[in-house]
Order: sequence, then structure tokens, then C-alpha cells
Amino acid sequence: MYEHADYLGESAHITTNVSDLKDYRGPCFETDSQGLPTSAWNDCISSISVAPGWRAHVYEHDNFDGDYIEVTGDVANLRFAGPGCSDGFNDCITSIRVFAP
Ligand SMILES: [Ca+2]
Ligand SMILES: [Ca+2]
Repeated sequence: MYEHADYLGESAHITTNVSDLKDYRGPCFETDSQGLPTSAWNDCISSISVAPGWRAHVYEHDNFDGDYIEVTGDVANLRFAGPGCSDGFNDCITSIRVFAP
């Protein structure tokens, strides 16, 4: 997952489910689940790349809730993947389910 579109900015690699990106340290300012300021990946991801054979479901809310899309490859700009939030799934994703091959 990448902070900006076109695989730019900070990046992180995950291979397991993340139920709440507020608690996953990353480049975007956020308050964590206890209300404390932190830097996390919540509402931060703008592009995403999924390894061959893997699949991911990305959700607008925590605990795999709300709108989601299935990602099976590279998405250079989540703005055009919707419905998600006001800007597609750009800066929208809060939880991720990962499916190994
Ligand atoms: Ca972003
Ligand atoms: Ca969200």
C-alpha cells in the first residue's frame, strides 16, 4: 500500500488482515482507537499493489465494514475505484482483508 497515487510516498507491505488501520503506524496524521494522536495508515492509502495470485478486499470502515472493492492486481489511483468515500477509495481505506494464493 502506498501513501500517494502512482505508488509514490511512504509504503508498507502486509500479508495478513488489518481490522483497523488507525492502529497501523503509517505516514498520515490520525487519532488512534484511544483518541491519542498518532501517525497511521487510516484514510491514507492512494494506490495499492497486490502480488500475483493474492487478493485483497479493502473496506471504507474498520472491522471490514462499509463499501469494499476486491483488488487482484495494481491500482495506480484509488480515486477511480468506487464507490468508497467522496473521492472513490482514495484516502478512504480503514481495513483490509488479505487472501493468500
Ligand atoms: Ca493518500
Ligand atoms: Ca475510512
